[in-house]
Amino acid sequence: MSEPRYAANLPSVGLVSMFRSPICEDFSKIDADIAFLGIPYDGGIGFRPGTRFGPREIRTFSVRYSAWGGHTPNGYWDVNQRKRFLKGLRMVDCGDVDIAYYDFENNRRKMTSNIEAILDRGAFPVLIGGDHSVTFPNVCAFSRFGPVDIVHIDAHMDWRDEIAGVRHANASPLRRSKELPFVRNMVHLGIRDVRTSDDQIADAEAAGAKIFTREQIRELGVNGVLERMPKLGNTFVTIDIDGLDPSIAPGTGSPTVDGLLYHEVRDLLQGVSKMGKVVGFDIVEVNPMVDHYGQTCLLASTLILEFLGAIFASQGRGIEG
Ligand SMILES: [Mn+2]
Repeated sequence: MSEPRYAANLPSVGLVSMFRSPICEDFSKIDADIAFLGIPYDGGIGFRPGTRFGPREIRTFSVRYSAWGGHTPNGYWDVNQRKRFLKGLRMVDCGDVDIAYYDFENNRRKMTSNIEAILDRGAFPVLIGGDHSVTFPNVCAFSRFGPVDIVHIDAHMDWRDEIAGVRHANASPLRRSKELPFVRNMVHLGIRDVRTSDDQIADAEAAGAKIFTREQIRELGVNGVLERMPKLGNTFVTIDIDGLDPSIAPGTGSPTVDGLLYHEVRDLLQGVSKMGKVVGFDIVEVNPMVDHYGQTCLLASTLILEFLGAIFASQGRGIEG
């Protein structure tokens, strides 16, 4: 037998895709359990731009895990749980939404329709932003699963109605999403920024949203939070990387002190996976332009991998041991 083309397969070698998954840019040809889609957009940012480079840099660091998630879908073995996750699950990288400058309406239509095309093929979409404004077009693609509950990890509420007439900046996606008729429960986790306004909290709570501040998560613990969450059915999860502490995730436009730690977010997401049926998720606001040597991109890759493991394990898929 001849030697494989990439026998060593070091992270520094070869072409890049999410976890070195096969590339499938033609949506109609997707034959996989999990499909990655980049959304390289930063038209919704009011402070430090650069999230358009998020998908590419996260891909670059995700190849650290390529031996487990890529061409040889052997999954990964969790040393704490002594179980194997994601075994045999097929992943593809669908490339990126073809963002066209600042034409939000056109970009938004492409984001939603690209995700719908992935769902049409029965694959689980993992959406890699992009600033947080992409979450509204992302959520729109999941109308077929209605009612849909949303779990949101963030330092900020993202419930601004408008800013100088702009209704689709990264400050508004959760409010826009709650306005959709098929969106039911909404849970916010990690809220803390001193810039949080009372009217955003009041509007969200009046609309039935449940809020857990960073401080409440610390006091209640992960299990205490999970016990107090509303019922979750089909669930879309949106992870703003600034929900995590800037000491571990510095590469983001609005770093906010006293954030969630990695294990808190991972454990919350594992709990959410068991409570509801997660139908898709996005991870947004990773900005490689202000990252430290890829630290945030590597963390995002790890979180994507472990969250996927939990989601599929909760459905009895990919789990061994
Ligand atoms: Mn956000």
